[in-house]
Amino acid sequence: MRHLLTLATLALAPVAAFAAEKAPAPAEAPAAPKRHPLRGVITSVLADKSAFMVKHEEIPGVMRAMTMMFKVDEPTLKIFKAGDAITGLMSRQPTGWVLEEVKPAAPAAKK
Ligand SMILES: [Cu+2]
Repeated sequence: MRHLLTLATLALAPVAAFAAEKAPAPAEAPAAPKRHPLRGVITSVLADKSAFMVKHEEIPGVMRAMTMMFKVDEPTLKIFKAGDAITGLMSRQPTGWVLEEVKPAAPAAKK
């Protein structure tokens, strides 16, 4: 997620500095971000950020396969550990990428 955040910051920072008082509403609707099914493996648990680093498979039309950070809720954070294969629903929230309905998954077959 850092890559995306960096791009957004670079693109918006100069404008935001001058337009802070009259900033238009964000284009994306904050109410109901679209959720996409995801499958991947937790590579590390970032307890201080309430997040997982997840190496996820390609999400067709949305994202290529990569390793990135997802915010998760507290119960989820405590259940899973690095190395766990998971499925979940990812969405882009104002705070960043979020993973919900995280469940254990069988590891992808390596053949
Ligand atoms: Cu990604």
